[in-house]
Amino acid sequence: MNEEQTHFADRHSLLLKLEQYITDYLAKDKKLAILLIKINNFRQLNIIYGYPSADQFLIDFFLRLTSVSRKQDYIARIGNAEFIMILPEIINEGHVFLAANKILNSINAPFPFANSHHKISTNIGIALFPDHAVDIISLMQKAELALISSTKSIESFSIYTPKDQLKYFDSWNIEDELNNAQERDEFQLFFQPQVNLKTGELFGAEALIRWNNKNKGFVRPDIFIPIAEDSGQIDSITWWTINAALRCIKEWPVSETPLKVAVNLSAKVLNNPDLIHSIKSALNIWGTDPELLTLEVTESALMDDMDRSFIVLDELRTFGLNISIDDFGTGYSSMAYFKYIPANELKIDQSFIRYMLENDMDQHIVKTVIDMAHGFDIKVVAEGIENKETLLSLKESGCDIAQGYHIAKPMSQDDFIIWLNNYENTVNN
Ligand code: G
Ligand code: G
Ligand code: MN
Repeated sequence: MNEEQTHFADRHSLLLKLEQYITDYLAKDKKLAILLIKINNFRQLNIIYGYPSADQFLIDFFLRLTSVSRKQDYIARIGNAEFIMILPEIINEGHVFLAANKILNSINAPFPFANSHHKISTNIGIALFPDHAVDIISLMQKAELALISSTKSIESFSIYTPKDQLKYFDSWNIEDELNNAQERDEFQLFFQPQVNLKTGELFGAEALIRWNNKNKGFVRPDIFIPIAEDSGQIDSITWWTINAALRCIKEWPVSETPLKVAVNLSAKVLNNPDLIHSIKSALNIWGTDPELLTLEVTESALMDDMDRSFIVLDELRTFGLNISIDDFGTGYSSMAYFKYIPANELKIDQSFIRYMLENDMDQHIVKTVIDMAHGFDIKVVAEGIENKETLLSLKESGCDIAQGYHIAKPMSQDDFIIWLNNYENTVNN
């Protein structure tokens, strides 16, 4: 979209404006705030609704921002899906807090798209002049750090704190440590069993990486996987995981129907042009039937670059691998794309399973997802099953596979083999 069509101020005008303010405010000892507003999954809107609708959406979005701003506030579009607001004459942090809430409220209601409506998610990073920085470049950096901090938390906006900077630089440390992790043999796979709900027989296991660092001890994957994704180390971690999983299943006790292993794939890895080749050669090296390997891809990872991920997953499906949509229900699923998903399995997110017995709505969603998936010939896994009642209710609803603490927590390879050997089918009684 060009500026002429929409009259959005751009990055250049923004910087000029900010410079004027800063020069003026330095002398007068006044405060201002900059709000960096990022629209999440903008690309997905382009894909689903097309560019003209997405362009119209940007105008609507801009108008909503305008509707809650004061006349002295300044709004510019600085990236594809990023706006900046300058709020001059700010009194204190509380004042900015109110402004951010007002903005979030204004964009909370769904936006019109073609014949439907779509709810938009945004994150806002905020920095204050002169509290956090007195020059433009540092001020923008602080707003970026606050934005990162907000995307990693459950809050929709975040005001810069020095901790954001520390956290960010601390991640460099983790990055260095990650570089050595494979050499030092610090990674390990844990396995969490999956059981066939119809027959009670074992189905397979999800492989979950564990990192026991020599200085920090156990570091959770939720901490180091996002860092590895940013730094590019995720590729080599993924190759390690896939090979370790294929090596481990060779040691599992032989059963009538061989057990499958599911490996989590991050969105970043889907864009690696070597992915298909690397997976095929790993299967080749270990002499493993592709049908025994499942790749779990989150719904939101698929939506990042839908065209590309569908092509890649399609090829892997054709080669015989299983593709599973992880954390299903937490992204923006749309029926428009569901019929094209190259997957044969769907994992309903734990958040729907956890309270389904107490919450009719969750129960209803779970049942609907199961029926819909079956209509497309897709198997359904429920994860996060923590008690017998939930397990039975899922069985009743026609769910195919069960995973959760009620069956077993993730275990080391040695413990998993012992667990397999002692497994008793109790699903049916
Ligand atoms: O149970 P656990 O704490 O292992 O999992 C936390 C998160 O880390 C989950 O979302 C899981 O999908 C992810 N995760 C675990 N192992 C891997 C892995 O090998 N690769 C990737 N990309 N994610 C993983
Ligand atoms: O995002 P993904 O589905 O890959 O994450 C799997 C995560 O869920 C792992 O961290 C695993 O340890 C956790 N998990 C598996 N079963 C249960 C359960 O029954 N309860 C809870 N609270 N977490 C579970
Ligand atoms: Mn998973």
